[in-house]
Amino acid sequence: MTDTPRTGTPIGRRVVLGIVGLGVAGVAAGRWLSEGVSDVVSAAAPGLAGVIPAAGGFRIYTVTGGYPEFNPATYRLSVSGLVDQPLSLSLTDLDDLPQTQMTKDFQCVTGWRVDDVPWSGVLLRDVIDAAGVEAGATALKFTSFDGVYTESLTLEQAQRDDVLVATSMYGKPIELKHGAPVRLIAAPMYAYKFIKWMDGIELTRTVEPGYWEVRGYDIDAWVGESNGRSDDPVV
Ligand SMILES: Nc1nc2c(c(=O)[nH]1)N[C@H]1C(S)=C(S)[C@@H](COP(=O)(O)O)O[C@H]1N2
Ligand SMILES: [Mo]
Repeated sequence: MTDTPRTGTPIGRRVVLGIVGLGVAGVAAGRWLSEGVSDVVSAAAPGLAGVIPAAGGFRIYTVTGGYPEFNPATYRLSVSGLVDQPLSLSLTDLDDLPQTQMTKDFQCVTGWRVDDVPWSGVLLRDVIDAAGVEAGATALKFTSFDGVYTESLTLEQAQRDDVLVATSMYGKPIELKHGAPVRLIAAPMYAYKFIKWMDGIELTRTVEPGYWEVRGYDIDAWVGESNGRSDDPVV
């Protein structure tokens, strides 16, 4: 685990504090931040971003009202549970695994979408294979270092060739608001499956419903098959 510098802008403490400050406004505005529109997609009306989604833009969601901090040097992705060999992967370890790129539409179940988002990282299947699946595992549980959000997939879904442990978006390290340093991309599903700030993958016996799923969202989130939802604040 050498200290290979990663490309892109390091996230400074000042920037992190600034973003968390915006999180307070986000809480007042509902469950997505007024800062809302990603700068990788041009914002049609930045001032209104917290109220009206800009065409083609992302909305930034965080159920904690802010973005969790991390240190790239000490960040680890743990792979645990029903595996032959538990793993604790640094960002350098992830970079050393075979890299996969995919460009996919990004769809929130509430109706907004961003077409053709390029991602790269490691296929979830390759991460699972590196750990080795033990008998009895049928599902995966994902955790976030925001301490609250969780998600899940069946083992069969996790082994698809369009499910990625993503470290890069639009050719750059994923930005903090989009889940740096690692987020899940389950391309054929709605983006509530795309857990941000991911720090844990656990192989489990049964599917454990994720954060929104215990609040009524469908556990299988196939785009077009799962039920639509509203963006109204969830109280
Ligand atoms: N940790 C965490 N991951 C999350 C969420 C969240 O609130 N916290 N929201 C989910 C939902 S509902 C969507 S639509 C996408 C939004 O991704 P974005 O904030 O990068 O636009 O992240 C998903 N992953
Ligand atoms: Mo969403």
